[in-house]
Amino acid sequence: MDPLIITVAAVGAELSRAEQPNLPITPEELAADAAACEAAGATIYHLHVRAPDGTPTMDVEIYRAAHEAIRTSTDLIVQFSSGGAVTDTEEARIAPLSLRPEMASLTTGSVNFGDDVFANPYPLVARFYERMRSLRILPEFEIFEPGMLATAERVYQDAGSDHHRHYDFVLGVPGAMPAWDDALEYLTSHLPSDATWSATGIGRAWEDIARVAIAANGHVRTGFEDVRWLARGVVVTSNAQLIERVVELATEARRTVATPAETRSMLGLEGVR
Ligand code: KMH
Ligand code: ZN
Repeated sequence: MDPLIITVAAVGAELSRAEQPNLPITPEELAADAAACEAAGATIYHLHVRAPDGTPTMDVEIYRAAHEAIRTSTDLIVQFSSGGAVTDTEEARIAPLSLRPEMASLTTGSVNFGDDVFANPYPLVARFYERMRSLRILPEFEIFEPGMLATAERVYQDAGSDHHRHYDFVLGVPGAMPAWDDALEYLTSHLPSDATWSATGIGRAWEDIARVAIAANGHVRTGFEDVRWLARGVVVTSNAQLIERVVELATEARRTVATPAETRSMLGLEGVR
């Protein structure tokens, strides 16, 4: 088994401070949260940012401050969201990539997202992908539906790429692919043989999905973006609390937890920045 890569999706674009009082927002809060997650065992920080009043934003200067704060206080791989919120424009979503994070998320298709639509038509996907690659940013293909795997492959082949392919399966968003027991087995059977993948269970499915991913030599993403309650009525208190639980699951399954250096090696990020 490979060392387990743990990604923390620490902020998201949907949750409010009223719903999650410990949501990190300012650069100082993000730096402290990232350091706690790193100490707990995470190596990738999936980053959305907020305006000072807590509103989700794709503002480049806010991303810059957050990115610098996290990089100053940790050795984490910072992965910008290129998905933003469902209300963000294409121009807003692509703008922060100019800051050249090591990674960025890339959803390779459109999908229902609660009562909304998370719109990712092919020209947008191809444009975001080309922008990432021209800046040597590794995309994480974020897969909410099986068809997105085919589109990820299309954009990769169309560009004649040969970089390492890393995927994250997001299961359980209302309107998208549910966290069915056999979902990961099906999805991973359609991956290139040398790919790596992580899984994200939204809401109450998160721990079962993490367990299945760990047993199958996959990797795990969790955090406030994905999980609000540990159990009925018990609100998650910190991102690090979720990371600690993933580490417990890994230990039970006899998987070691990846260091930042091991993560960079597995994802082909060494020497890129
Ligand atoms: N907030 C969702 C609409 C991503 O970060 O790339 C999109 C999302 C995916 O969270
Ligand atoms: Zn996200």
